[in-house]
Amino acid sequence: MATPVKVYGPPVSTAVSRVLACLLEKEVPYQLIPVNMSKGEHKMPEYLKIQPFGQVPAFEDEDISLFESRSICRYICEKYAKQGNKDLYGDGDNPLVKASIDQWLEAEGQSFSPPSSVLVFQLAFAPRMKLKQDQGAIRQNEEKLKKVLDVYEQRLGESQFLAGDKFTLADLSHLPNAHYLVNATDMGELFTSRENVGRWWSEISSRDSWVKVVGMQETA
Ligand SMILES: N[C@@H](CCC(=O)N[C@@H](CS)C(=O)NCC(=O)O)C(=O)O
Repeated sequence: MATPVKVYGPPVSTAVSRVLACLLEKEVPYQLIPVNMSKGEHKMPEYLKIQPFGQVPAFEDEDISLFESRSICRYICEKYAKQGNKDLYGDGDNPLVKASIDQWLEAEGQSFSPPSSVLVFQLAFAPRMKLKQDQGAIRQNEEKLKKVLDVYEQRLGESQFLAGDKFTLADLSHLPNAHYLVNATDMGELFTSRENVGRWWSEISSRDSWVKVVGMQETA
């Protein structure tokens, strides 16, 4: 049997949970290695050898190591192309399908993630960490996110999922931040009040892979 791949970091981290959802979709056996961030283990020299920015996740597959959750997900889809959800990153025969997935994956990383990460941190994590919230940043990023979701609303009126009629890595990559916004902040309406975005959210968030990741977050 193949050696399980290793994922370093806690499932409550949005970037770690992105990788876990991908592994579950692709049915790739993995080992989750705890990193105690409150003790600063992610800044220790040993850990910096596999994640030089001192962040989670880090990832190992046999003798290779990777960081950056979206790159890790792309690697998992390419390496394990023939197993699990084969539509997650295109079928290899049609470059346009993959280009469309990449396009919306970039939209997630470049347009959706910046404002949603600020809102997740300010509204879900800062109170738990007893940090003062920055109301200016909250207002500014709420406006930015609304504009992004207006584009999504239009797109999702044309197709069932972002890159077409199949659930792909592009949709999956939105799950971590959207999950916290909908379930742990008062920003859920940004999703549910938009008809197509609301339909898309309920569809992608109820996938078995994501339900399992949420279970891991809740028991962590
Ligand atoms: N772009 C990176 C972001 C990684 C990231 O920001 N990880 C956070 C947790 S979600 C972290 O390690 N924060 C601790 C720190 O930056 O010191 C990815 O997608 O992997």
